[in-house]
Amino acid sequence: MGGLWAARLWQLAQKTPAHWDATPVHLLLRDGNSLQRWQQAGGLRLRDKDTDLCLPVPAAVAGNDQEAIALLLVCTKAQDTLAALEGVRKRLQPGARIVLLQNGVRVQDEVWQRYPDQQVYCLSTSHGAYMCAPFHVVHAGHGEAWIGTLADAPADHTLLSLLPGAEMNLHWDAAIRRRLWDKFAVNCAINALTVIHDCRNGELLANPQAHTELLALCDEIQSLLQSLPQAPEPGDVYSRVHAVLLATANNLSSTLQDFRAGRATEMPYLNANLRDLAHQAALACPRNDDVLRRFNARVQARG
Ligand code: KPL
Repeated sequence: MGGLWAARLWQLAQKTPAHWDATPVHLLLRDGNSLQRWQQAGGLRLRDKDTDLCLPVPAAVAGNDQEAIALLLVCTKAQDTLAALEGVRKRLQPGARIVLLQNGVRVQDEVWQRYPDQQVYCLSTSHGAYMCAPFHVVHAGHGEAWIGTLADAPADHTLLSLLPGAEMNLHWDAAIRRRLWDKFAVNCAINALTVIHDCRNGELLANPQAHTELLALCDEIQSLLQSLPQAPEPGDVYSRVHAVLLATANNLSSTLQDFRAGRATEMPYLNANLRDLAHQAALACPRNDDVLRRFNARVQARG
């Protein structure tokens, strides 16, 4: 996602250079190894349908660059967000805008509390993107994106004018918290089960055993969210999950991709966070506990 937003921001900056003179677009990378891979790749490439473009977006290791930051899009996994922000804290201008693209409903509040001098926004998206090679992004599925604040603030038109609204089909959402909770419910229902059954998203509907488990988990997630004081009314969780599974039937969930690549997964921010929220509210969540137990067993067996 980071590569896609960097590419789209860069393209926007080329069209409206006056806007961007003060704050040129930069890709901030994790470490020297990433920078080396970026150099070997010859920069950022973007493939969209039949076009394949090479975009000279400058890149630097986040901690090494010194330029002040007015607008920061944080595209890390949930578990890497706080460390990534800490690495650039000194560079953030007072009142700098931080846009968070993470899954779950936990890290957004953590950032909100730790960065009181900055303006924190949350962005949720249904665009599909993947890297077909290092720094070669494929904009595979054109979806939508929504941005807003946890305080349900009215639209920030300055921010919207700095983001690639048309290309990313971006809308202001004055109730982004609700959207984050809806996505959280969907990710809690799908992601761990795809690892347990080692399957593409659509197989959770096609495999009878997986589907029975999915139905029971959706039921439990829905009742938990109905009972948690901080969660908005969840609506029909299974219908949303069903629609997402049909739309992404051929995809590997992000958690299964992380699991297969031997990377840390977002489970602490998904089903494990759901369990913690349930326990804090003295609610039992046996289906979710069972999913977590089987998920952890798979991770242990992987080593
Ligand atoms: O967001 C997703 C993810 O993989 O993290 C879903 C909705 C499950 C689509 O794959």
